[in-house]
Amino acid sequence: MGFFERIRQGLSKTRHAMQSTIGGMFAGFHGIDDDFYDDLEESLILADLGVDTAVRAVEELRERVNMQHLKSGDEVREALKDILAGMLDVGDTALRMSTRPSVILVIGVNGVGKTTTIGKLAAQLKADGKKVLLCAADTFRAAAADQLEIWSERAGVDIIRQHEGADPAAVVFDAISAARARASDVILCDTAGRLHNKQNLMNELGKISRIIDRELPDADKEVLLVLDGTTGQNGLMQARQFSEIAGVTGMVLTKLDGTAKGGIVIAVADALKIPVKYIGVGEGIDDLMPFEAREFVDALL
Ligand SMILES: Nc1nc2c(ncn2[C@@H]2O[C@H](COP(=O)(O)OP(=O)(O)OP(=O)(O)O)[C@@H](O)[C@H]2O)c(=O)[nH]1
Ligand SMILES: [Mg+2]
Repeated sequence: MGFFERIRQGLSKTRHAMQSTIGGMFAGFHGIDDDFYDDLEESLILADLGVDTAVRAVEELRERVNMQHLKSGDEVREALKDILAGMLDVGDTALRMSTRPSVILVIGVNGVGKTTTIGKLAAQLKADGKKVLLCAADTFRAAAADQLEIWSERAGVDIIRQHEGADPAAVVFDAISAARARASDVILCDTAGRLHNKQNLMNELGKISRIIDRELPDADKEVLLVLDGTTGQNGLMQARQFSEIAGVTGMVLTKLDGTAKGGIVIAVADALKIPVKYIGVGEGIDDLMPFEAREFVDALL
């Protein structure tokens, strides 16, 4: 199944929600007037675009409609798609990992899907011929490394772990040594989502980053922020906080197979100017899709 079909299927709930609002507007299209723009803005906000992004999308649409003398519902819908796709186009969506090893640090609050995303990503990278090493730097919970280990078995890749309560930066240090010895292409690093407080989390992520920079100064590094798509505007707040703490280079939106409204993907990309690199559309090992803005917007509208 291609991206479009998978995404349509994965996003079916999200899509129905969007269709009943935005899709419905175009179905009952009576021409463009102020009411149309007001209703559209409201629909976009309801679809989780957030007020700022929704207002700007509608402003841009107004300009285009006037400049290009758009009249039919189809023309206006296409223009809207263009605008939304443009808002998603804020940087390279491919992972940078040309060095051996490269490092992908996966961060985000608890329960958003970090460990699951790492498992899925490990399987994909392995299928692409990469030698993958998982690093269990979530030592906060006893079960965290066990969960990652199950994913390492599923994906058929190696894992480096230590005991519960170990210093996460020390686990990262071990993983880097192991990656060098084994000539691994990429280290996927799991981290804790919940610590005692924000300061602890900040300190821990900072320490991990310093170890990586010190040991692998020239390596390609990605910091992937995982956000649960169903948390709506709350996810946007998390994204803001994490991007302040940790130099985020890309985002992964998970749980888009559930009740998530797709607009959150556009809201985070637009608000933070950080590209969405993957979306999660299920709990299975194949349920991670590289993100493609245009197809995503097509699937939603
Ligand atoms: N439906 C659905 N469920 C998902 C997706 N990604 C993750 N999950 C589920 O979300 C739950 C939490 O996932 P984890 O990977 O453990 O999340 P985490 O961020 O590592 O959580 P902590 O380690 O506790 O911080 C699990 O039940 C996953 O199966 C997704 O794309 N779709
Ligand atoms: Mg986890």
